[in-house]
Order: sequence, then C-alpha cells, then structure tokens
Amino acid sequence: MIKALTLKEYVKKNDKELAGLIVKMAGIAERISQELPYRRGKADTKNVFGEKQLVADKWADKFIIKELDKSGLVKEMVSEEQEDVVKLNDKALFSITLDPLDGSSNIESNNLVGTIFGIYKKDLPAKGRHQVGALYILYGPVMTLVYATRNGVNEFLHTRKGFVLKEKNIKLPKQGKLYGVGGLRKDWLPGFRKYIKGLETEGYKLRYGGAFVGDFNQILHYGGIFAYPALSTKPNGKLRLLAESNPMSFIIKQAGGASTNGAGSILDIEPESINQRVPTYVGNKGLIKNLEKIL
Ligand code: AFP
Repeated sequence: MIKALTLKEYVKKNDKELAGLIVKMAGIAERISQELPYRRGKADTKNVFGEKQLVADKWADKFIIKELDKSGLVKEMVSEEQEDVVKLNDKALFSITLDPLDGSSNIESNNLVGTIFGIYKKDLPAKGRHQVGALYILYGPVMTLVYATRNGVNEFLHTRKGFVLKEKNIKLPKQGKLYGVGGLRKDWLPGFRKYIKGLETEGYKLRYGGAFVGDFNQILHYGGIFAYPALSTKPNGKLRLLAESNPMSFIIKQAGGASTNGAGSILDIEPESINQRVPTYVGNKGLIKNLEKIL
C-alpha cells in the first residue's frame, strides 16, 4: 500500500509559499476540535452583526488570532467576530479573513461546524479574486481540511497520524442532484422560487444542515448547488462576503464550479465594508448560469 502523504509533506511539495500558514491553520483546527466539548453554552454578548455569541465563538476567535499572531506570518485579519481589521505583524506577507466557528448554532445539537479562512497577499478588504488560497475545516464525524490554491483543491483527513491526504485536485461531480438553501421559503424572491421549483421537478434532493461549511462540503463531493439567497426581508441574504462567501467561492472555482450573487461572480465584488453580506449561490457551473438567467 502506498503511504498517504501528510498535509505537511503535501503542502511543502505543492504549495510551498503557503505551507507554513496552512500547517499552522491545521494545528489550530486540531486544538479547536479538542476544545469544543469544553467550550459550550451562551456568552451573553452579541457580535458586530447583532447575533448572539456562544462561548465557543468568542474563544475560537481569540485563540485563532493569538496563534496567527504568534506565527508571525500574518499582517492583518478580518474576523466575523471583530468590528475592525486586526493588525498583526506589519512585515508579514499574508492577510487573512476568518470565520472562527461557522454554524456555531449547531454546537448545541452536535451537528456540523467549521472554520473558514481566506488568504490574501493584499491589504483588506479586497476582492475575493485576489485570494491566493482558501481553506476550511469541517469538525464532522471525522475532521477534514480542504484547501485550495490556483493549483487545485485538496482534502485531508484527520487520523492518528494527523492530517493525511484524502484526495487531490478535487473537481465537482457533474451529475450531482443536491440542493441546500437557507432562509425561509416564504421570503424567497419569485425568480429564485421558480428556479428551485425547476430543480425539484428535475429530481434534485434537498439537504440542508445550517452550517455553510457542511452544506458546501457536500456540494463539493456530490455536486449540485448551495444558496443563501437574497430574501424579501434581507436583500443581501445572511452570509458575510469576506469571512464566508469569498473563500468558498474561491474554492468552488478551483474545483471547476462557479459562484454568483445573482448578477455575476462573487469573487468580482468590490467590498464596501468588512462586514458586508452578500446573496450567495455556489455550485456546478451550468446550475449557476441558469440561475443567473432566471434572476
Ligand atoms: P451561525 O454561525 O450563527 O450558526 O450561522 C451560520 C451561518 O452563517 C452559515 O454557516 C449558514 O449557512 C447559515 O448561517 C445558516 O443560517 P440559518 O440559520 O438561517 O439557516
């Protein structure tokens, strides 16, 4: 049997410039996964979006910022849990966007949660197209780490030997028939409603778990479309452009898929603020094209 490459071996060989950062992020994920059982409950505070924070949200945010600061590799960060850009090592090459615990309202019910990073060599905020890499960790039945650079999308499985390569150069399966959509159906806009009706008629199956990382991960593996759409009550939907939608749009693009906000690729949006939300649709290219036509 051929020995599976460890994450460290793989990145050093294939994505050298980002190797130190990716290995650091993997170490952070291992620690978060160990700590989650002990960081439960509500924090009695709200984040910049007015959403109630959990103990785990606040702890993970502080922990990740501290660890990336210690690494000396990061110039500045935008976190979903912080109001302003966080300045770290002025001489460092990378800027990072962060969703420390995506889907944290799943913690209580022990459903999926994740961590999302976007990686830039530019000051923030910047267009998603300027990312040089993006990465997410899924704290699932097995912890997995998916990272993308312009060289492709790779997935690693957490084992007794740490993260080892599960699959390299992942491409979206073309025949997948899954869809996952957030927001109340009654608030969907007419065009979107029509589009989903069309998918259902074609036999697409709904799978929605309430954590972007988990819902995205199944589209990456099985094919289909994920959306947190524009709603009549929230025209920009729910997901954060910098911390959530841009990294996932980067990953889906490298996997041969596409993203849109309804009008064009999410990666082309010039951010007006670090806390901006964006209607988010990601998945197979053909599905995104048809959706844009209908919207
Ligand atoms: P939480 O981190 O507050 O659980 O929100 C998760 C999230 O930002 C994203 O991961 C999900 O796709 C989306 O919100 C789920 O939103 P709904 O609770 O409205 O389904």
